Amino acid sequence: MKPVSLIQFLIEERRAGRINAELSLLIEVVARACKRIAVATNKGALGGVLGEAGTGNIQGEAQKKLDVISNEILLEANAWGGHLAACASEEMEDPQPIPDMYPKGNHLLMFDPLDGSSNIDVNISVGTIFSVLRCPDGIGEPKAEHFLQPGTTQLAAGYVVYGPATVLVLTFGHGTHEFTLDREVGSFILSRRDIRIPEETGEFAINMSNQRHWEAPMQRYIGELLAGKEGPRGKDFNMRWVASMVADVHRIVTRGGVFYYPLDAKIKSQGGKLRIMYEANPMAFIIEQAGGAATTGRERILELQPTGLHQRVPVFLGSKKEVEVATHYHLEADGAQG
Ligand code: FDP
Repeated sequence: MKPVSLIQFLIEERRAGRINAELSLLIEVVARACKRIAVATNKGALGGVLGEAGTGNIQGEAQKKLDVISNEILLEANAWGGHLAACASEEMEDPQPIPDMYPKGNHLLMFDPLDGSSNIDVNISVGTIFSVLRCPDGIGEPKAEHFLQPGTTQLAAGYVVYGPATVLVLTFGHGTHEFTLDREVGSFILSRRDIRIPEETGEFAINMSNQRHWEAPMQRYIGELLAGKEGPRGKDFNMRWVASMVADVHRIVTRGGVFYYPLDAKIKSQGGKLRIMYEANPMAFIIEQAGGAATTGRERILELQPTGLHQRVPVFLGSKKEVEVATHYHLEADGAQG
């Protein structure tokens, strides 16, 4: 079969009436920016891009040089195209307006420019995550409040994983599709159309070092997975934890599995670890469109009403039946308490 490039795919989606020209351009621009981020990450130490930037982001986390560079690449690429009303990023407290000299569009773009930054310096996969919303009508200068729309309203979401291969996974709400970067040609080529995540799995991803801080239903659930064949689940489970959400999610999108970042006593006051607007929502959209499930352990992530641009939530996502078991344990425990 003839390879289908991302551009061809976007033209087909436009012809099918699933996206408009502005959204198509937006995705092209984001994909082009991610190719530049891939080049920067691939250079490693030779590009002088490893290590700390000496600054902190809005969440008080130390910024790596590549965090800052990736953020600038995405902002710059998206400023002038006329497809955006504003951008928001993990690295900036407030949304970034489009400079007055450029035309404005109707879309809002949010991104985590380089997710999994603790892995940059040790040459383990990192990634970019993005989410696209429509700018509410009549809003010329979008503020944070205009971004605070539930995940169900996302027009598009995607991530790029910078691993042995650079891979883009994308959804417009009509299935989840994967594109692999052909480095020689410089194009993303469709490598899997309509991905389906198996409903059942024997593989889970979680940071086990937080175990003692988890809530009781999480302790029970993971305890049962660890008990394996001899335990109540009657089968052995395997564990993986890359500590780059993009890489862990990409494994699930490829062969199934579940990813958990639950609430724990250490992070309870901040509501969770992962950010709803540019981590949980886009990943939940991608996972659901591939037949998986995504909850906070209690509610469907995509139905949450966000209250802050950098709000954090617990994240349970992946193979549907397994996410349902973990969610059921939490709801059951809440019911027993209430
Ligand atoms: P990081 O802080 O390195 O950017 O976005 C948060 C995140 O990485 C996820 O990519 C990753 O899944 C998780 O945090 C790793 O958390 P731990 O440090 O608890 O392992």
